[in-house]
Amino acid sequence: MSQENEKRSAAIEAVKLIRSGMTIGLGSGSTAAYMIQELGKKIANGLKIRGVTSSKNTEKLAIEARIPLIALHEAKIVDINIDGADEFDPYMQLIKGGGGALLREKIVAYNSKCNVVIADSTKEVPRLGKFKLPIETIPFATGNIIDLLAKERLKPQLRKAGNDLYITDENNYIVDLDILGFTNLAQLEERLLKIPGIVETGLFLETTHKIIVGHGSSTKTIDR
Ligand code: ABF
Repeated sequence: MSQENEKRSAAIEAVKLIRSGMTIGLGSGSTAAYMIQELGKKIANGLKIRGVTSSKNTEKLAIEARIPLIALHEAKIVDINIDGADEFDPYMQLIKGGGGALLREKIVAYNSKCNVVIADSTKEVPRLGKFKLPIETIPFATGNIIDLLAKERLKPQLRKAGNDLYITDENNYIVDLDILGFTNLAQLEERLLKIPGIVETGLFLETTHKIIVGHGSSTKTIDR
């Protein structure tokens, strides 16, 4: 089955977890877009939920799908957060942020009772790192951060959007790192977050409760 069909299958399966009255975290990316589409259909058929979005792009999709939205600080806690990932490993550790929304995604995940990741089978890897790790950095500090991380063999690349720099929803930059040579990811994340100007990393090491993977014409669920 195609990658797009696997994404759609995983998204539809995740929406089955939603019950009326819940507050739902709406993630970013194309797999999450299928989830939003499916959720919009359920709402049109009477499902009563409120959505909390993790990016401006997701907010647009949710409004188009007529999903009632609420700000995170009004919701206080999210019941189920459904989001995509760029990679996941056998320990349910993720790399996220390929779409540049890692900061808000991690904030919503942190404020959720249950984090569900939806993905196609290409996202499943034996170890993280084939996909470059995105970090969000404050523009003022980014030049020095790049110089420092280059010395630490992380091969930092400032993310571009066409000929311009990529700017996040919080008006920061994204720097993509090569972490393939690093095995202790918790230690790497601790090291990165100690550097002033690095706001957040796309390592989601212990946040995920369930992963729903599209596999051919069916789906596979992995629980923590
Ligand atoms: C989002 O989903 C991002 O964290 C991640 O980059 C993206 C994966 O994109 P897609 O679902 O389009 O493969 O949550």
